[in-house]
Amino acid sequence: MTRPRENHITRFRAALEETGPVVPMATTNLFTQPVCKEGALTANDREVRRFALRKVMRNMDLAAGRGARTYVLWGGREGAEVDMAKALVAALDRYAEAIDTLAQYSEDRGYGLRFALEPKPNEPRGDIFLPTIGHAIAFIWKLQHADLVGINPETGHDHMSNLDVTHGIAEAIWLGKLFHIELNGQHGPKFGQDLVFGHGDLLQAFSTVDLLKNGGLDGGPRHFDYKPLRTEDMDGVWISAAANMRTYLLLKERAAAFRAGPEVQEAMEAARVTELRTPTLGEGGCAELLADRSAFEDFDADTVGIRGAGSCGWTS
Ligand SMILES: [Mn+2]
Repeated sequence: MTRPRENHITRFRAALEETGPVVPMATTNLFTQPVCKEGALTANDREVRRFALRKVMRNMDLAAGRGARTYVLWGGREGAEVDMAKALVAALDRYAEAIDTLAQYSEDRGYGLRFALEPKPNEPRGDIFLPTIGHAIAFIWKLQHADLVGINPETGHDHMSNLDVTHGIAEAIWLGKLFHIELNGQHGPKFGQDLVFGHGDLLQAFSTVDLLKNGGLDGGPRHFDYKPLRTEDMDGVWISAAANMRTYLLLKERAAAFRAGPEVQEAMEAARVTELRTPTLGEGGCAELLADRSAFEDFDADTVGIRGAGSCGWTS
């Protein structure tokens, strides 16, 4: 068991030294080994949970040695097909215990890692715990090491839940919890496709890039969690890998041009996009709002209700 692992590590180190990339993140496979089929950090079987924790710790030693700053945890096997076969509340206790143990381990060893939980609704489990960005963020607040734990949204995982991933990313940014990001493509609610970024919902890909570029996360690595189509040969593998980066950079250029365009700025004004940055209450607070007859008594809601929001021209 040890020798193949060390061979892989040796080859990996040599490749890094030869070609120059750094290791910004690491993760642990807690989903392929049959022993994890009923869960890893939340397995009913305590032996399996203890094995899973040790497996992650061993990989954290390796990650820290390569200078990784972020540790991603995708709990693909943490979940259930039969809810009654799982003590659901206890499972969350064990999940929290595991994440706090790993965070404490990082602190004790001086690794300085931050942890990013990656939500996914299903597959391989029938239903996975912490299935959406919202579930994961809410979970984090109860942790003892909440400050060290954030999320790792993946485009396709939110699309599997028929959600707007850009909204999820925005909430993570708002809460200071966007620790990592994985971009890819997905055609709506079905098995996880891991397509090239932009394939599936191009307009959403644009809004994601626009948010990342203009919404408070300028800088930092962008990751693509995609798989080449199974029909491809090695040439196709490399071409499709490059397509992720090319699509991102094209959308980034488009987003910059979009924001700078005078017509777009006019349309933003017309749609009152910038007005949303003005707080709803004035300096007089709630008392002033209550005293303001124009806010309610004299407000002509019927007339204002006829007014268009001016957002339909954006997509043409
Ligand atoms: Mn992923």
